[in-house]
Amino acid sequence: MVRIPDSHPRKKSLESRQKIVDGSSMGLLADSAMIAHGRGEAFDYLLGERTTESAREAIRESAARLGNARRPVISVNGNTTVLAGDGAIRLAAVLGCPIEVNLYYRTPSRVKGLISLLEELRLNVSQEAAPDGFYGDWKETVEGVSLLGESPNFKIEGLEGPRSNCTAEGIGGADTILVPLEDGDRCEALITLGKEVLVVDLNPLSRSARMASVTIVDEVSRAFEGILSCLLNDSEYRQAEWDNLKSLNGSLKEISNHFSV
Ligand code: PTJ
Repeated sequence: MVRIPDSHPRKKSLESRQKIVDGSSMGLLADSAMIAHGRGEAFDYLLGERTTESAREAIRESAARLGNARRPVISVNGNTTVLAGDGAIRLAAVLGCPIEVNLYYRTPSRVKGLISLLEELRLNVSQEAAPDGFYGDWKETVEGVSLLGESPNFKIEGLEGPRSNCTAEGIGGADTILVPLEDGDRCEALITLGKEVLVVDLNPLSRSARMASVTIVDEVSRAFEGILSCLLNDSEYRQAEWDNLKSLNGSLKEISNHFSV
């Protein structure tokens, strides 16, 4: 792997690209994962590779909804696990919720491989210092995060094919789902089932961005860090009436402001 100097202005973006390349050669990702990543990169470039003001608001709102949820779950696919699996573990630890591997292009070997990667990340995260604002036994809390998805026993109603497979302990029984890089049909099916769907998607025009209860238009690892920080250090914020289309329009304005000359 090529070492990218710290002074490189796009170091983080190039490192993420490498994670996708490595995940792909390990057989963890869908064949089209690089296309999806490239689309995300293009939007991130347009957004200025930063968490914008409207994304910050959506992060606060999502954190409040996750904090109030009765049964939250974090749904991860291949790209999310490879790019931000460690962030998902930290969030699940603080929320006391499971992580479920749920794939659009589901194969048993990819699910198994992604769960093994998450197990490895769970071990690493359990050995880190606790994040600022966390009180308790970090190691024990992280070790308690359950990783679901290998043995589906539930189907998402209204969806066809293997992507409807999930677990009753996770997505099936959840009231609130944090789901980055979601597909529009599944987002719609989950909303129809009455669930709160919190999407992370760099494309404010995508169908899932438009279908979700709250959409965070931000890069997934930045979004996870932001939610974690809100959960631990922003307890004053209360869940609000949320106008998601207004927030998405805010993201579009931020893109055009960033590039106006
Ligand atoms: O692992 P699987 O089998 O579940 O497949 C995962 C992919 C992502 C390949 C699959 O869900 C897919 O094809 O997704 P789409 O329809 O290409 O949508 C991906 C969306 O995520 C696009 O709108 C991208 O802009 C956005 N995106 C890509 N990378 C990131 C991102 N959003 C946030 N952070 C990213 N790093």
